[in-house]
Amino acid sequence: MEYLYLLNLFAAMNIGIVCYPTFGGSGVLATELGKALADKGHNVHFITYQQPVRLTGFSANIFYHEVRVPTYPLFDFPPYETALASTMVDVIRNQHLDLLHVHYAIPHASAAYMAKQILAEDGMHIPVITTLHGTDITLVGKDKTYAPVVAFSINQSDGITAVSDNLREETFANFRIEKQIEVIHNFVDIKRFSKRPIDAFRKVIAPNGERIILHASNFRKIKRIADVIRIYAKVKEEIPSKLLLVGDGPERPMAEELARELGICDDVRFVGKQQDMEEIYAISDLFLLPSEYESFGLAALEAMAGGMSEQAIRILRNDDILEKFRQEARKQADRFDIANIVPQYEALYARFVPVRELAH
Ligand code: GMT
Repeated sequence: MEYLYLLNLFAAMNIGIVCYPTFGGSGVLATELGKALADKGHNVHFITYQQPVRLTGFSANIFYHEVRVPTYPLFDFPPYETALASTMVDVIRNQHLDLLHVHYAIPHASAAYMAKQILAEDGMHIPVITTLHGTDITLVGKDKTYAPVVAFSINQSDGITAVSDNLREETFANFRIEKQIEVIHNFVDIKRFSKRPIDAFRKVIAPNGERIILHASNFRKIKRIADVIRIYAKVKEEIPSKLLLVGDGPERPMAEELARELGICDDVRFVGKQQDMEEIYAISDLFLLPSEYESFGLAALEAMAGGMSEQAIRILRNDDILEKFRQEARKQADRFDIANIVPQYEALYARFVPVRELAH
């Protein structure tokens, strides 16, 4: 048995990835994982309702299958989960997928369960891996409107992973989970994120050599954007600096209003959703992420790979301290380099895919 597992480890697989295609961390992580798996020779099929934002460029072994959700006057809420499950069935059957990996439990794990049952009727077995990311457990998932379906579909997954030890514990604390949950940490491509700053870009944001403070998120309540603005207002009293805000979401109007109230709006720049985060991390001196909760802040990890840290005034005041924090942040990020984490997913897949069904 052991040697069959080893054979799987060296074989190319046909892998389906389901995720949110937006700027949210779970979608970003899933997309980066898919790209890394494709680079290693696997065929990766993304099943999403639009092209994932980080899925740019062309790769011969990456495929994109759009989930179309037809509308009908009867539907106040078009049944996305049904459309997703049906698309999963179609892709698994026609592209001969070996395994389906869904990111974020709601509604991906339950749609995967439905697809699995439909295929079982035809005698087909598709292993399903569910990766839990954070709010699918700690916030939205535990709401009683969703909780029974979330718990059931997690338990029905063949493999379950969480992106941090803390999230694993939260999952056991909030749901009755009858299976093992494995921790596979979020990762970052250190090489890609260790960029040299582009001077001209830095000058546009901080024309007089001010420090640049960065926050990047989906501007939800849990991210505590008001605290970002207030912390910056305090830093600015002591250190010439600019605040760069990347992303968008429901808290943005409040943040703009607060910046106006505090009289700092000329130094606060909202740049919206951005693709090339590595360029932005490279010109920034400090990353602020005062969230109420983060399962494993991917944005913070990417920032650390870019050589950034957190402890505003003390760090920004002194070039040597800032440099020391940069190096320490980089060292921490090294532990979560893509080269160390992606093989953990491959090893997990290899345990669930029957050897004879692998792609060539
Ligand atoms: O809260 C977000 O930023 C979105 C959410 C998501 O699913 O896109 O993020 C969660 O998953 C990310 C990727 O694993 C983690 O980096 C975030 O920490 C996690 N968010 C929370 O736990 C609040």
